[in-house]
Amino acid sequence: MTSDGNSMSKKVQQMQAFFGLRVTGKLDYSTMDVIKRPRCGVPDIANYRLFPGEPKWEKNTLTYRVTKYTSSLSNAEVDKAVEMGLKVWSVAAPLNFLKTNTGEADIMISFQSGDHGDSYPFDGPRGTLAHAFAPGEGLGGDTHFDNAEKWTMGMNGFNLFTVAAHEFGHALGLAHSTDPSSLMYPTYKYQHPFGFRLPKDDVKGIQALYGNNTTFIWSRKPGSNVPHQPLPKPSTPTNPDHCDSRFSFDAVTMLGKELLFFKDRLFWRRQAQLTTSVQPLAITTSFPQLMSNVDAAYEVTERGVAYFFKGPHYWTTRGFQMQGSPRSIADFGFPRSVLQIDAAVYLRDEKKTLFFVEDEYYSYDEAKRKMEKDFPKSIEDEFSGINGRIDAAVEVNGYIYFFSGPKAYKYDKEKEDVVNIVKSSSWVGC
Ligand code: 01S
Ligand code: CA
Ligand code: ZN
Ligand code: ZN
Repeated sequence: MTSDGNSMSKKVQQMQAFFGLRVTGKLDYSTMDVIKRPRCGVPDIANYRLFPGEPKWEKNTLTYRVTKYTSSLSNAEVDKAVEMGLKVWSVAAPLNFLKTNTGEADIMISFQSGDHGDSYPFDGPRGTLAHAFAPGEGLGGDTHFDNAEKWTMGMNGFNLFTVAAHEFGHALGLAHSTDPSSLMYPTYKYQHPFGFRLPKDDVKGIQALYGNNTTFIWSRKPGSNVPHQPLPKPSTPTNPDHCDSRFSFDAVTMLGKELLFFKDRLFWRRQAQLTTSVQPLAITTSFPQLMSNVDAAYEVTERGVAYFFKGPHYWTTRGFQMQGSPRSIADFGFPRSVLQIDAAVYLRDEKKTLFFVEDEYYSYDEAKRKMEKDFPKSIEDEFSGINGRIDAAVEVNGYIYFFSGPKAYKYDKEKEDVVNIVKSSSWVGC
């Protein structure tokens, strides 16, 4: 350290370190450049700032871990505020966040007091509330909260969601904005966590780094008071662009040693272990009876029998060989209100098939050929990390892959959590 107790110089040093500048303690040009307001009369100009060198994450799925909690709040409250603080950014840009409880995460989160080993000691109540490091290895992305603050979930003291959302902006590559209405404005202003919408300036900032998000189009929220109404699916005469980042599937199943992906009038078949690009085929070339818009499909591997669902009917095949005529899904023991299934997956070890209907799922015992008691259950409650509706699901190598809109979630049954998220379209070679 070069300086004495000069508090101005100390402040400048602190700022320089955060902005990735050379730490001199002097207000030089590059430091001024970071703080100065754009001198521009044009309204609607972006006020967000990136860090010098524009550091950003070179991947879309980031891990985070809370390593030290605070006595001000319960661990569950901290987890909730952190989750919501990250969500602010993942709805605005193609970013996913996965929580881990062990090892090194991209974003290591902790509550710290005073000196805590990174040469930016906290200053006790008020003043600096928190800090975060710009994207990068090691300390990069790490986010520290001053444990001396009164952290709350409400409007008193400092609202953790508000500060966390701001800090995660830094952790993702945004410096402070000069727009007073932005989240990345340097001063604390309480933000209501529920229904929070990221201000325009911050949206521009995060999208300048990571591009824009199109996922919102797919978040079909289940109608709360409309019981199990089938959604009319438009039948498109044109081929879907399966490499479009918004691409989603209708149904996915294993069939023998192959994986089959259905979308509108098309399907793709590929070896489960290979990831070469594959060409789509018209569904009618292999399954003329199914035509298009398959809702769900699954195969009971040991029986060599597969089931395809469309509205209130299902078809049975052995491999590509259609067996008999369509039957009613009531055969499985669904309540009469269920007129359509979103997704189905056969779990090989359990010998159970899970059927997903809106925000709930049913479990069917394939050995007893009976629907299990105590279902439906909430998807969100039972499958941590999966929310909203599921388009398709399949089990491969013991993992369940949930397809929801443009995202495919790899779910680990043992860990009871999502362990990876990729673009759905990457499964058909995009
Ligand atoms: N952290 O992101 C900050 O902006 C620090 C000051 C840096 C120089 C370390 C801070 O704690 N600022 C206060 C704050 O309220 C004023 N930050 C969070 C916020 O929500 N704006
Ligand atoms: Ca403080
Ligand atoms: Zn720190
Ligand atoms: Zn800040």
